[in-house]
Amino acid sequence: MVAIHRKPAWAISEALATPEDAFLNRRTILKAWGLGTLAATAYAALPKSARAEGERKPAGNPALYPAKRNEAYKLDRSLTPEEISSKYNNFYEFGGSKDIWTEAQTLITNPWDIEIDGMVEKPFTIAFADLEAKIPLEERLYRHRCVEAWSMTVPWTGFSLAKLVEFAKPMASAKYIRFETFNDPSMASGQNGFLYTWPYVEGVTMAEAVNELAFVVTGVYGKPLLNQFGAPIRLALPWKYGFKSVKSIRKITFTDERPVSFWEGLASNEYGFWANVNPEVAHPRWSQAQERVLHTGETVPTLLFNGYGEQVASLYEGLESEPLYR
Ligand SMILES: Nc1nc2c(c(=O)[nH]1)N[C@H]1C(S)=C(S)[C@@H](COP(=O)(O)O)O[C@H]1N2
Ligand SMILES: [Mo]
Repeated sequence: MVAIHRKPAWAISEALATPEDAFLNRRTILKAWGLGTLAATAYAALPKSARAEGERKPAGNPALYPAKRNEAYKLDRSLTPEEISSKYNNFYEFGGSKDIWTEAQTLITNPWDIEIDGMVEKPFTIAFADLEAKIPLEERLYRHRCVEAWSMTVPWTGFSLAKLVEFAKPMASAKYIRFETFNDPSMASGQNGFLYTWPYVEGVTMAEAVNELAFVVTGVYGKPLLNQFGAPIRLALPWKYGFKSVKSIRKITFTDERPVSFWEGLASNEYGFWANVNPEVAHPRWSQAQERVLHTGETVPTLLFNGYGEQVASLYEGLESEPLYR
């Protein structure tokens, strides 16, 4: 967490990069850190075969990458180099620092089944490999804005969430989709403590899910996802703060109840359900007016809906009384 955060060369303002969990007091963090250190040694204790297998056989099929780029998604800035975005991650299952990419190598993504249940015609489980082969892949260049006020620009590969919804055959009564990740402390060092409520959960409305921008991600930089990016399958919801883009999805539930997401459950005064990017609505502890571009160190103005208002603003008409922007 805060204690082991090393300042990267391109960081110009640490004050901007407040970790999402800084609301937890220092004593609690130190206690958890004690447990976290124990957890870190759990990987070393794993049988060598289990570790090697996770590293040797990623779930994604390299033959499907790179996929054809969808030119409809244009950028106003340069791409973040993989060397930078793959070594500066938020993935609390592996700890609260930005350099969890080493810890994340213990994530075993093969085999990986995805359960689809709740308000669907017929609940089912599908192997990630089958899903990846079933829906044609495309590449989209998206901006990503973390609630901590840093941003990056990433070439994701995957398919629209709308296609997955179609495939899942939800009932008309479904109003939300709830996404859930794994809960396995033997494979994820950060899941050993008592600070967090695992698994990580996120949710969107059905209208958001079928918006053209909502993207299911299986690859990045023209290759299957590396573990630290949330292998084998995650979301990219570029008009929302980064924490909505849940990683390593195991279960997709169609429901008529609004899901309570991971950060909302921990601190509902700071993080809500909607979490749409808005430079004018400050986080209780910092401004959201600007963002630090990870690979240039520049500070640039943050845009409403992260610049994607044309695609998504209509989703929120009539909902103005809702806390849409945190
Ligand atoms: N399962 C899970 N998904 C997650 C997170 C996490 O801790 N666990 N962090 C979120 C946050 S805060 C951000 S900013 C993005 C980071 O994605 P990246 O590491 O690919 O940049 O993942 C999101 N998805
Ligand atoms: Mo984030």
